[in-house]
Amino acid sequence: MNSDRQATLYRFRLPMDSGVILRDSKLTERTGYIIKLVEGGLVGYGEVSPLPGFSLESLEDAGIQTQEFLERWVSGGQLSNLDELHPSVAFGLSMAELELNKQLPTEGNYQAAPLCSGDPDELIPILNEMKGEKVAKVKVGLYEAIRDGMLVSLFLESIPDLTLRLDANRAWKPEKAKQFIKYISPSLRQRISFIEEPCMQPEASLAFAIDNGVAIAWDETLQELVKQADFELDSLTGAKAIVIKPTLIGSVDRCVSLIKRAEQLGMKAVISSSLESSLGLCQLARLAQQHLPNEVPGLDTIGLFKAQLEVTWPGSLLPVTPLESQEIVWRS
Ligand code: OSB
Ligand code: MG
Repeated sequence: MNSDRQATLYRFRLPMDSGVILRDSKLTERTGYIIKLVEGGLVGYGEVSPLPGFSLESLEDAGIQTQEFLERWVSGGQLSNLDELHPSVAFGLSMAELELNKQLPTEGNYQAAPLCSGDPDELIPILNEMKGEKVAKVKVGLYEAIRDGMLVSLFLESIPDLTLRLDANRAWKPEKAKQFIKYISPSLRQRISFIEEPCMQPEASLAFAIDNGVAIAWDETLQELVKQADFELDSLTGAKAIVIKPTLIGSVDRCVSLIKRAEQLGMKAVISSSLESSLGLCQLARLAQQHLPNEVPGLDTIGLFKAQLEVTWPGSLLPVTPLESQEIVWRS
């Protein structure tokens, strides 16, 4: 028995900005759980927020599994074999433990690659004001491939020191991907840092990369393959980068070993958000600072919310909802 341990499980609800659409459905509210661990006068938080349409586990299942683990933890159990749990649960529990053990730095990598889906006239001034490495992320594949190609080309031509990360989320058939890239002259293509998952089939994405001299990154493909027991990152070389969304991948240890393996294989790793609240998002920035201090993380998602939770994302003016105002589902 370890009577010094206390745990609380909160369930939070935060309103989203009106225009947030995820895989064809509107997300008006973000719900999830926050874990609070207390031991020896120290506190650690973790967020368990399965993402609808992306996570395979439901919010309810994640909550039940988290609570079971917390019950064991307060009576002295170790948080081991986390990767047998749902990815969102493994991530939240491991993050809470990391913070409790003071193994998460306080400073974070809050640099954001601004996420642009809209109007180039609004975006160009924002990009021009960016300090340091100018890198932005543009969602493609939502509109006509030709329109996307013209837009990306316009950005690259009008801002000579801009680098772009594009994200197609598997939207294109090989012909559409070809139509898109035709609009971007080969000399501009080097400033596309990578395109995430241009095609439905990973093989088609690889062929697209080779045929057109443009780098790609794995996001969905990594999420799918990492679930297999015998997965090795070696099977995913051919892409320049992997996008690691911890809520969809699993424990912090799991994410860190992917980062290390990517480094050995000469691939870039980018820590990205799965629309965690500001609490989880700030922890991701701290994890990024610890393991990838020189890589711009994919964390520019606070603007999709109407409120923050407990902590402020640096620079965000959104109101901050205290954790204490949220429902307590369970406490020891
Ligand atoms: O489209 O990759 C996506 C967040 C949640 C679900 C899906 C996606 C995202 C992001 C996060 O794009 C932001 C980023 O990766 O820069
Ligand atoms: Mg993506």
